[in-house]
Amino acid sequence: MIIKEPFDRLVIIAYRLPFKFVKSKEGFKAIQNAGGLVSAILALSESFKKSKNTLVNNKILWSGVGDHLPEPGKIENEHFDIVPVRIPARLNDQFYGGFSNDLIWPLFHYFSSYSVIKNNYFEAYKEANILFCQEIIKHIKPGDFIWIHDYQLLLLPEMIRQKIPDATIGFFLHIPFPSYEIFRQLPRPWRDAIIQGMLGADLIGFHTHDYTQHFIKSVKRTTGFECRQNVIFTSNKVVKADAFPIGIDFEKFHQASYDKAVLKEKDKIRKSLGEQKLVFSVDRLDYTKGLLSRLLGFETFLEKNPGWRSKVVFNMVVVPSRDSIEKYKEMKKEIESTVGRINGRFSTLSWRPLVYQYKTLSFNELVALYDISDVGLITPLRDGMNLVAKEFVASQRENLDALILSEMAGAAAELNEALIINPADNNEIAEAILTALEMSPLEKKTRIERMQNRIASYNVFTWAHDFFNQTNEIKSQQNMMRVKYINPGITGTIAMAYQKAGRRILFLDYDGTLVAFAKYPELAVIDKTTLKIVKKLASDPRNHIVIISGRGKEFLEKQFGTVPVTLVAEHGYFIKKAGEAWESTISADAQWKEAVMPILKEYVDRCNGTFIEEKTGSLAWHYRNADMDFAQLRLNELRDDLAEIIRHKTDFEILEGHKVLEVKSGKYDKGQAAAVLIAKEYYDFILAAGDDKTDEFLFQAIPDFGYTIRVGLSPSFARYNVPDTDSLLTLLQTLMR
Ligand code: GDG
Repeated sequence: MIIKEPFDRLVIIAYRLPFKFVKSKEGFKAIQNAGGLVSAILALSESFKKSKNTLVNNKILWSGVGDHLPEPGKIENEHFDIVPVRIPARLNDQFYGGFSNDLIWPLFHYFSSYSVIKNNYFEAYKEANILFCQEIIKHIKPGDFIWIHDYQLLLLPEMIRQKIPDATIGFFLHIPFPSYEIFRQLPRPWRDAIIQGMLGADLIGFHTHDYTQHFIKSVKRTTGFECRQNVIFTSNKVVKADAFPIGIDFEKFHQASYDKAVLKEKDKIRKSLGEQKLVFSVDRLDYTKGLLSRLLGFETFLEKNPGWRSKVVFNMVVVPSRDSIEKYKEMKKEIESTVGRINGRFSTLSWRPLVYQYKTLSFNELVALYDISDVGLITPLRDGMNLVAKEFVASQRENLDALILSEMAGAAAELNEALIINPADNNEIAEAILTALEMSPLEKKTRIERMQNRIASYNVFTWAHDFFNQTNEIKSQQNMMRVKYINPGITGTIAMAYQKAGRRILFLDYDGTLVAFAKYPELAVIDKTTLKIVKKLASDPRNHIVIISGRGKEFLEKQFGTVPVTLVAEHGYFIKKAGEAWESTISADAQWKEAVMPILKEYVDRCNGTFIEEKTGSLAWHYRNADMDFAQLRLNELRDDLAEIIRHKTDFEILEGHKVLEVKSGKYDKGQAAAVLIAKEYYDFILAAGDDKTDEFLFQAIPDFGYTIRVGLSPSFARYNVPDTDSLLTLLQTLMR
């Protein structure tokens, strides 16, 4: 993979440091922590060291919780510069044990009934994220790529962004992002804060396309931000969310299988197995891993296939994890009693069906077991990815196995040659075990090789580099947009042109430009400050101010009353000069309304929260208050229905604006109305500001020397963008200074 623009340094921020530090006489001794992320970044660090063309010129900086560690810079480590964050034990209990592991972990794994909501949890979570932020910003340098990991630090991206607005920040979630129906179980302020927090990053990565879509839906529902494909248009920048299925260091596992020490291990296991077949699994102790139902699945297999008894052994290794927590303790007891019960039920003098081990395996033992076993049985009830499945596949060398994999693991999306099962169904597990044991060597080989090819090519390095490259891309997209963003320099140029001009015309759209959107159109009334700005602009005899809107004439008249401005209503259907009456040069009859109104009414019934606005020359179907995804679906259907009528009647057209579909008599738009006004007089300063698709006609009608400004981040014909209505009002005030 080609790295386009190297960053100077990689900064990893995760709850855990990659090592446990044990105080010794010589100082601090580092012992490597187990876990997916550590393995991935260690592999990456090794590759940085080996490769001449490294993407990262400096040592990786890793920041994580380390309460009793010495100051940063004082810990010697060959791979990383370590920055420990001090989180007092009491706070950590609430932040890590509480909010992270009692609430987010179960909820995001769809174990809602296990999740505990306590008010002080969130406060502690916020406080701990602040402690991370305070420590890390002391060490950030320009050119750093900050990569924040996982569910303990969901608020951190935005916190760092507030302190270092230009920082390059990536965020990766290692666990599933659940569907909105689950996510919304969080109290509203917490879910808003989580989404805002994550959106502080430039790029947000998930293991699968499904998790990405769930996240985007939650963004839409909590913020209302526009999302196109995987790009989210927040109020001040674009953010990308995408799937980056984490890989493994394929070669490390693949080669290790033939290491002397591993070959020795395999010999040992082979001898103790004799002719028996081996089913193998290894997981951390966790309710998400489906340990109990796996045991029950194996029991069903033995029950239904007496012929296989005494010919097969299931070695279930459970790695100690979180076992001081009550839920985990209980689960461990239940596993142990189930193992006892099944062994009691089926064992003979010479055969025990289950070998249960509660321990951590050495790397050599792990690889040996991966390869020597005949069936890998990986059946989590939910799992972000599951690296064990990939490591298992990579380690197959001497004895090619069959892999049984849960459809609930993120890995199932890539390893579709595995026997994919529903982990809650004992019968399906039992059947899959039988199929796996009876699978022909040729079929095993074909399946394993296909999976190996895939995970060898999208390995942990490809994963990380893909993430870095995508970050670069979104950064340059942001920069391109920033070029169009009005900055003090551009504001100065426009202000100078304004001051010098003898006669000016300013076109100002209403909704979304002068006034922010409200729940219903009639609630979006102009506030005093904005009205004052418009009045001041209009009071300059050199100015011709035009309020140009899709709104009806009565509404506009009510807002601007006696202010000496020109009002353009219904996209140019009506025009009213200051002190004069409304005029219309459009001679469109609105016969089509009879055919269209019933259709729109049908869509109001079929899509809750939508409503119709009737104007002289148009009918508008507003969907701003509906469920956005559902409304999009209905919108597509509505377009089709209307297209059908358009084939027979050609006297109307469809115009789409911000969360509105408008059907109007054809042949007029804001651009034409503006062109007529511009042609009537000589102007040496023209400015047009608008916020949605209908304003694009206006921008295109403005001569090249004019200044066109789109409010919001969307791509546009306008020369410049401002982030929101407030920024536009500030600009207008600056002109008049
Ligand atoms: C989280 C997400 C996601 C396990 N036992 C031993 C051992 N391990 C190593 C494995 C593997 C890692 O630990 C476990 O990774 P998983 O992906 O299976 O699971 P989680 O720890 O829950 O990780 C998960 C992952 O983050 C990465 O994004 O895939 O969905 O929950 O590397 O090899 N290593 C050794 N002995 C053991 O006994 N040496």
